[in-house]
This record gives sequence, C-alpha cells and structure tokens, in this order.
Amino acid sequence: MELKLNISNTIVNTLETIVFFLFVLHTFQIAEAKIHHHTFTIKSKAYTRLCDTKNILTVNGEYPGPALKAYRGDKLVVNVVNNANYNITLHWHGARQIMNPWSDGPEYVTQCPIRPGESYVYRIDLTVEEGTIWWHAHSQWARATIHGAFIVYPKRGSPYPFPKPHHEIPLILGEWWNKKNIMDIPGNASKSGSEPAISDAYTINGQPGYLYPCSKPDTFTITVVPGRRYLLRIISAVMDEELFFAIANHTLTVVGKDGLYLKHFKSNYLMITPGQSIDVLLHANQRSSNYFVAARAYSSPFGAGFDKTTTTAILQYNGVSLNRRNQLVLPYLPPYNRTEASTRFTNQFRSLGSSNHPVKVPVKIDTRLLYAISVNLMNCSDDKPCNGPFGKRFSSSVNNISFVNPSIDILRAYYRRTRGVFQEDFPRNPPKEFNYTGENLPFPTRFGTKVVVLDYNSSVELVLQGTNVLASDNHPIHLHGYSFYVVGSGFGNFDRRKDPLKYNLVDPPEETTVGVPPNGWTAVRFVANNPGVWLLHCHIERHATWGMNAVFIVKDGPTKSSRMVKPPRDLPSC
Ligand SMILES: *[C@@H]1O[C@H](CO)[C@@H](O)[C@H](O)[C@H]1NC(C)=O
Ligand SMILES: *[C@@H]1O[C@H](CO)[C@@H](O)[C@H](O)[C@H]1NC(C)=O
Ligand SMILES: *[C@@H]1O[C@H](CO)[C@@H](O)[C@H](O)[C@H]1NC(C)=O
Ligand SMILES: *[C@@H]1O[C@H](CO)[C@@H](O)[C@H](O)[C@H]1NC(C)=O
Ligand SMILES: *[C@@H]1O[C@H](CO)[C@@H](O)[C@H](O)[C@H]1NC(C)=O
Ligand SMILES: *[C@@H]1O[C@H](CO)[C@@H](O)[C@H](O)[C@H]1NC(C)=O
Ligand SMILES: *[C@@H]1O[C@H](CO)[C@@H](O)[C@H](O)[C@H]1NC(C)=O
Ligand SMILES: *[C@@H]1O[C@H](CO)[C@@H](O)[C@H](O)[C@H]1NC(C)=O
Ligand SMILES: [Cu+2]
Repeated sequence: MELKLNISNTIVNTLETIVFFLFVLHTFQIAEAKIHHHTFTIKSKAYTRLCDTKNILTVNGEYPGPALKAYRGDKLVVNVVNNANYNITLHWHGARQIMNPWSDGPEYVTQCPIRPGESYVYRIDLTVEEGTIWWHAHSQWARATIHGAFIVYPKRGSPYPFPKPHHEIPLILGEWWNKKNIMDIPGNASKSGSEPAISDAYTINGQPGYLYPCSKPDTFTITVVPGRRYLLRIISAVMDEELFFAIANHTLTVVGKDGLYLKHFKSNYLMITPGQSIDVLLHANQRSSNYFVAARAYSSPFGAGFDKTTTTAILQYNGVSLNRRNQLVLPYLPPYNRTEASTRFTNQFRSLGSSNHPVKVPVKIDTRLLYAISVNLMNCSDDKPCNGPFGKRFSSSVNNISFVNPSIDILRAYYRRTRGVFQEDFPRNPPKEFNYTGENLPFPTRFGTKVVVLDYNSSVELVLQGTNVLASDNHPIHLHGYSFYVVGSGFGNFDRRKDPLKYNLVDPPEETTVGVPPNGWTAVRFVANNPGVWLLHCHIERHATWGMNAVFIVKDGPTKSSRMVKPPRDLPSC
C-alpha cells in the first residue's frame, strides 16, 4: 500500500504531528487492504541433493519457491515470466478465485499454458481465505519443484483464534528424484504403460535430511526458545504419497487445515495428503535438547511400490549443540499401511464455528452426485505398449471416464461458446452400479472430456466413492474454486439410506482437499455460488496424470456481482 498523505514539510518537526502521523498510519493499516505485486520468473537452476547435481525448474531460482505473505482482504498481482523450456501454469491452491477462474491455473481447464518466453499475470483476491494455503505449478509434473507457501494472516488488527505464537515456521514437504529429469517422468511412464518412477527421498523445506550423508549438513533446523509456542505451517507438496509426520517427544496441537481453522485438538502424529496444508502449534515444553522431526509414507494400496524412505528436520532448543548426537531419536510413526492411524487422525477434524468463522453447511440439497474413483488398467495399442500389471497399461477414472485434456482450455471454450471442445454429459452417478469395494472388479474405462454443469446457487452433495478396481487407495480429492464441508465418511459402499443419518451437520470441517479412505467414501457439501470452470482431481500426481479428474461448470448468477469477470487481455492462447 502506498500512503499518499499530503503533509507539508513545515510541520513535520513537532512531536504532535509525528504522533498524529503515526495515528493516521495506524488507522490506515487497519482499514486498508493492500495490493501486493510480485514477479515470479520460472527458470532452470542446478541443485544438489543426495550427492546428485541436476537442473530443476524453480521460481526466482529458489527451491522451494518464495513464500507469499498477505492479510485477509488483500489482493495479489503475480506476473509469471516463463524463462524455462517447458509450458507452465501456476495454481493458487486454496484461494477461491471468486468470479475469476481466469487466474486459477490448471492447464487446458482454465487457461492455455504460458509458453517458454511468454508471461501471464495472475490476480488473487483474498476474501475468505485465512491460514496456510500454497501455490504450485499445474502443468505436467512441474509441481514437483515449482511450489511455495502462501500465508494469509487474519485481517489487519484481528487476532488468531489461538494464543499468538512466538514465531511461525513453514514446513514444506516435498519429493525428490535422483539423477532424473522430473519433467520426463510422466512421458516415460506413458510410453511404457507402467507406473511412473518412484522417488528417492521425501524432503522438508527442500532437504532429505539428517539420515542422508549428502543432506545432513543442510538439514532444516527449527530453533526454539524453551517455553514458547510456534506455529508450524505444514504443506504437502509431495507428488505421490500421503505421509505420516511427527516430532519426537512433542505433542502437536492442530488448529487449521487448507487455510481454514479447526477446533483445536492434540495429536502425536499427523497424516497429511498431497495438496493439504495443516497448521499446528508446537509448544517447546520438553527438556532442552535436539529432537527429530520426521515424515514417511502412508501407503494403503496392496502390492503398490512406493518410496519407503524417511525425511527429517531437527528441532533444536536454543543453545543445545548437535554433537550430542546420541540424543537424536526418531519419533514414532505408524506403519506404512496403517489406515486405522490415518482415520483416527482425520476423524478429529471439526469446524471452529466461531462468530468470525461461522459454519454454513447446506442443509437443503438439490443436486446429488456420486463419483466413483478408480485406478484402472487398459489394453494396449500399437503405439502404446503395455508394461503395467497383467500386461496392461495404467489409467484412472471418475465414474468410468478417464479425463483427456482438450486442445484449448474448457473455460475459454465455454466463455466463447466454442463447440466440440467438451461434452456436458459427465455421468452424475456411476454408469453401472456394482460392489465398488468388492473383489476382482473389471478394469477397463473410457476416455473423454466431459463436464457437469451446475446452476448458480445449486446446493450440492458430492459423495466420493473409493473403489477396489485394481487396488484401493486413499485418494486426496481437491476441488478448485471452492471449499466444502466434509459431512461424512466411512468404509465400504456408501449407503444412501443409512449413511446420511450419521452426518455431522453441526460442525463438519471445511476443507479444500479431502482424503477419501481406501475402500471407503466421503460426502462433501457446497453451494455452487462461484461461477466458472473448476477442476476436481486427485492430488496424487500419477492418478491425475492417468485421468482421475472431473470438471464442474458453474453458471453465472442473475446479477452483475454474480457473474464471471471478463478474460484478461494477456490470457495465453494455445
Ligand atoms: C526416460 O527414458 C529415457 C530413455 O529410456 C531414459 O534415458 C531416462 O532416464 C528416463 N527418464 C526418467 C525420468 O525416467
Ligand atoms: C523422549 O521420550 C523418550 C521416551 O519416552 C525418553 O526416553 C527420552 O528421554 C525423551 N527425550 C528427552 C530428550 O527428553
Ligand atoms: C500391512 O503390512 C503388514 C506387513 O507387511 C502386513 O502383515 C499387513 O497385513 C498389512 N496390513 C494391511 C491392512 O494391508
Ligand atoms: C482387452 O484385452 C482382452 C484380452 O486380450 C480382451 O478379452 C478384451 O476384449 C480387450 N478389451 C478391449 C476393450 O479391447
Ligand atoms: C462387496 O464386496 C466385499 C468384499 O468382497 C464384501 O465384503 C461385501 O459384502 C460386498 N458388498 C455387497 C453389498 O455385496
Ligand atoms: C467402463 O467403460 C468400459 C468401456 O466402455 C466398459 O467396458 C466397462 O464395463 C465400464 N465399467 C463400468 C464399471 O462402468
Ligand atoms: C443464492 O443463495 C443465497 C443464500 O441462500 C441467497 O442470498 C441469494 O439470493 C441466492 N441468489 C440467487 C440468484 O438465487
Ligand atoms: C505448449 O503449449 C502449446 C499451446 O497449447 C502447445 O501447442 C504445445 O504443444 C505445448 N508444448 C508442449 C511441449 O507440451
Ligand atoms: Cu488418487
């Protein structure tokens, strides 16, 4: 914010005026939202991890990328300049982009990619978001290294709904592939039909950590003063796995998720899916020492390969040197496949429901959707070999449709009424009812670019039904343009008669990325009051790459303030 106060030079010297000036400055800061301008330059830069030096895509040469910080009510203008050799788009994960899908980012859904040498200006208006969200690339697998924290403080002058922390520390969880160009991974996998390369390490703020000789000296360290409370803003930018996360000897107090507050609860560990952010308070109330912060996979599908490594950071009490190495002990983390531990953790989420953060769960539903989500296998063709299980190729689907990117973005085609880019007949229920969690289910799926069109203000209940096609898995489903209330969740097939009786309509958590339990279901509700084209997808990158995506078109409302804004002039073309 630029302060344009016309105070003449002649009076500045008196104390009174200075006091007056400070007063004005102070009230201005409370009253006025700020517009933040940033330039993000995408470029390739050499980084060394696990003793391997290679070029990765970065924003402004940083990995993880720069943190954005703003207050609720502020606006951001981010000029993204693509100086890399790949098509890129950016997504502001958890930002609602009210009436402005043009800045949302998923390639071929809301925009054509920013090509090498070109640029595009994203505009983000923070109206309801508050807490930790993040930003990341939404094109190919560029998200692996192009990502960063996006911190939204309460409105200027408003407090947190918890004791003010002494300090805040973003912890970005990531994934690292040694000796591989990450951007080649999906293409190689598609060529063979097999699963994408498994990573070599997970990372905390870019470092695999203390258990790796080549990362050890650079292990991320959180330094704390005994007795103080710290706000850890934990973001999972991981590509392909849910993680369990814990800090040795410390109990964590969970206070928020996905940029929305939760009723506080204590836990010794977290389960965080790709796409989620979880805010926790850490009380430095243990013996002055060094403690491991650690994370490793929660992988539920039977027989699937995954990265079994552990990433670490160090929690260091002020002044305690690290050479007393024998004191470093790993925290307890549940076994890799312990779904029970995941469920026990996530079942504790509840909306805060304070006057500043009211619960507004839709109770009268007029649009009911049931989406079955599956990992499938396909037959091969001459140009598409089959090196997947049973001599087939991997694919994945929502209601038996494996999403195919169109050649121009759906938003532009919708706005300009261009025909032939997408069809409006995406099935609102699985085309065939079957025992979704049964054994020996058929694998095939079909391809398409289909959408569900929702009337403005529809009151939607969407049930996400996990299936046991090929293998069940926890699928973190993310909806763009909205947050939703998670009103229910369970194992087995969703029962339309019995399960709604057990819904939480009082204080269900509001989220933007929800983990649908393996062989289970999750019911979410939202009011379709944000017109535009919005992607719904699994945040496990390989599943999205295989087609686990769906799209909503939400029609404009009747008034000027309920209509999508016009496309910006610099919108990239295909
Ligand atoms: C992709 O395949 C090529 C050719 O087989 C290989 O040289 C390269 O290492 C692979 N890259 C990745 C990321 O798997
Ligand atoms: C951490 O907890 C373990 C197990 O309860 C205990 O043995 C150890 O002494 C604790 N470490 C510190 C530094 O207090
Ligand atoms: C988890 O893994 C253990 C050890 O591999 C195995 O014995 C157990 O059956 C698995 N549990 C589930 C639920 O898959
Ligand atoms: C896929 O291959 C199987 C085995 O060869 C065959 O029975 C089936 O008809 C094929 N399906 C399609 C859709 O081509
Ligand atoms: C679905 O299959 C599972 C696993 O075989 C079985 O336990 C369950 O009873 C079946 N449900 C129905 C409704 O048939
Ligand atoms: C999915 O579509 C394929 C191809 O049309 C079909 O063979 C299969 O039976 C369908 N599966 C389900 C569960 O609807
Ligand atoms: C949309 O719903 C809200 C809340 O129920 C209501 O205030 C508003 O008038 C509705 N708008 C339209 C166009 O129906
Ligand atoms: C980059 O995007 C343009 C526009 O959609 C497209 O024509 C081109 O094929 C893309 N390039 C790559 C390497 O995907
Ligand atoms: Cu998935």
